[in-house]
Order: sequence, then structure tokens, then C-alpha cells
Amino acid sequence: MADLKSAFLNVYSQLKSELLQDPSFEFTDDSRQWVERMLDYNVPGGKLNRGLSVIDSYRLLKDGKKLTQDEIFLTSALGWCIEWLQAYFLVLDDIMDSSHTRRGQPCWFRLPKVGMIAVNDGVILRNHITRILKNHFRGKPYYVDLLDLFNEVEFQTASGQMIDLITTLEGEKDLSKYSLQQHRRIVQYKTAYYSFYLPVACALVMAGENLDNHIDVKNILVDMGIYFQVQDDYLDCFGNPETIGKIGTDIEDFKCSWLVVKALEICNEEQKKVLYENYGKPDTANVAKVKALYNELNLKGVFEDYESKSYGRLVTSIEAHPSKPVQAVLKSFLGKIYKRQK
Ligand code: GPP
Ligand code: MG
Ligand code: MG
Ligand code: MG
Repeated sequence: MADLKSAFLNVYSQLKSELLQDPSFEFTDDSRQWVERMLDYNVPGGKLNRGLSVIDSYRLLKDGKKLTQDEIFLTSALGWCIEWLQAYFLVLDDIMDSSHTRRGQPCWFRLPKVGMIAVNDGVILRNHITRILKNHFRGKPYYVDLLDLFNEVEFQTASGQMIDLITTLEGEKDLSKYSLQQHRRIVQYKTAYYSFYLPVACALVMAGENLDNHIDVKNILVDMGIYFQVQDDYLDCFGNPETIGKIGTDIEDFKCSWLVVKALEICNEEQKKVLYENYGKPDTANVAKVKALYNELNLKGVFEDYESKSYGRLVTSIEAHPSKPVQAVLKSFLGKIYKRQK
């Protein structure tokens, strides 16, 4: 595993140096340094789960056979495309959510020399994906499928992000409009496709599979992605910022988080009043009142119950899948996130 990770990180260095020599741009020392610093700050510092799982999934789909050097490089490059996509989303998401920290350091846009240049850096990150794909996959029979896959998933994510953002406008008018159904729609689009479906879809495409034949795999991965974002919502309030590397902002931001939806579902009239008066306000005193209410409602317990039920449901649907290698891919994914603390 340590070997795999260091091989994966070597591919990062190679891809980065290619991008820093991109012949379509005449780099100056300053611009090259900017891009390098921006990449090092935003791309490789996460858990790398999404990226590494492309390699993992591809190996499992090949029945655990040892991969060739070429296959290791190509699956790693695709894994890095997903990490680049994630960096692009996070740089912009942190601006939109007024966040302060990410991966244990200030959000990129919070650096005094960066500010709104971060918006353009997001655009650069996004374009790097296309350039990596062009550099390494243009001659492959599945090149068009890869481009199409990344485009589709990006569109779904941006659409999910849009509903995440515009739903807060409705919530500000009437908090009780927040529902589980709405929450599910938001998280399915903003998180599940790019975080769960995309890595496995990349591996399937590289293995020569037609994605139209794998709708059942997609459905399970989307369900897993929804569970993952419920964990993210939970950790936003109850996680340890040191461990998750970020300070939650969902309460201040009026987000249609799983926690507020559950709170609305089980609170009495008096508690509802507390929520109405304190949810979505920037003041720490208001945030503290919301958190106290969450504790009073035992949302930790409600979440633990949800977590074990979701796990059981996911295992059942994975075991119902006819292919053993596909089952192995899905189980490995689920194992990585069950009861995660970060
Ligand atoms: C996670 O939401 C969703 C994204 C990072 C997708 C962003 C999409 C864009 C098109 C910019 P979140 O805000 O709950 O994540 P976090 O808690 O990590 O800030
Ligand atoms: Mg955010
Ligand atoms: Mg967000
Ligand atoms: Mg979050």
C-alpha cells in the first residue's frame, strides 16, 4: 500500500512537470512558479481515496492480476485527473461556503496574495484535466468515452452545487421547507457522482467496458456517495477539526444539511423556535445554540443508527451483484468510508 501510494505520488510529479512545460503557453518564471505552488497547495494534500481507488478498482476488475507498468501509470494518471477535479471543486467551494480551512491549512483563497485569483486557478485546474487526458489518452480507443465521462460528471456536480446554494435562499424564507428528499437530491449530484461513480467508471472504461451495461454498479455507488455526504454533514458539526482538517460552516451558511433536516423532523414546537432563531447566523453564540439543540435531540445517536442501517443496506445490495470482481470493488470502497472520522 505504501508502495502504491509512493508510485502514485511519483506520477503526480511527472504530470505536474508536463503541465509546467505545456507548449500552448509561454511560461515566465513567475507564472511557472505560481502554477507549481498552486498545484502543490491544492492537489496532493488530501486522503487521495478517489485517485487511488481507480488503480485498486482496475486491479480488482482484472481479477487481482499484477498490473503492467503501463497500466499502473495510466490508472494513476486517471486517478490524478479525479484529484485535480476535486481540487478544482474545493478551491471554488471554499469561496462559495466562506470557509476558513481545508486539509489543515488556510483555504487557498484566504492566502493574502491569492484572494480572487483563486477563481482563475480553479479554471486552470479544470483545464489541466483535459490536458492530462490529451497527453496520455488521445490515442486510446476509449478517449472519447473518458472525455464524455468527465464532462457529464462535472455537469452533475456543478448542478448539485447550484441546488446546494439556491436551496439556502428557500431555507432563509422558511426553514421548514428543508426535507430529506431535497437533501438527497443535493448530495447525490454535488458529491456522489464525482466521488464514487467516477473512479470506478474510469476503471471500467479503461478495462474496455461499456458504462451503459453497468447502471446497477452506478446505482450502488451513488447510494454510497449519499451516505458519504451524510457523514460529511455530520462531521461538519461533530467532527474534530484537527482530524478532518476543516472547520465546519454549515450552520452559519444556512445549509440544507442532513443534521438540520433530522432536527426539524424530530423537534417539538419550542425546539423548532430555537432553530428558527439561531440557524444560519454568523455569530458564534447562535451557532452554539444550534449545536446545543442538536445534542439535546441526540443527533449523534440518530446518525449512528443511520450509519449502521445504511451500511447494512449497502452490503445487501453489493452482495446481490452477480459479479465477484465488481463486488470486491464495491466492498473495498465501502470499507474505506464506514465509520470514518475524516
Ligand atoms: C461538497 O460539499 C461538494 C463539493 C466540494 C462540490 C463542489 C462543486 C463545485 C462545482 C464547486 P461541502 O461544501 O459540504 O464540502 P466541504 O464540507 O468539504 O466544504
Ligand atoms: Mg464546503
Ligand atoms: Mg459546499
Ligand atoms: Mg461539508
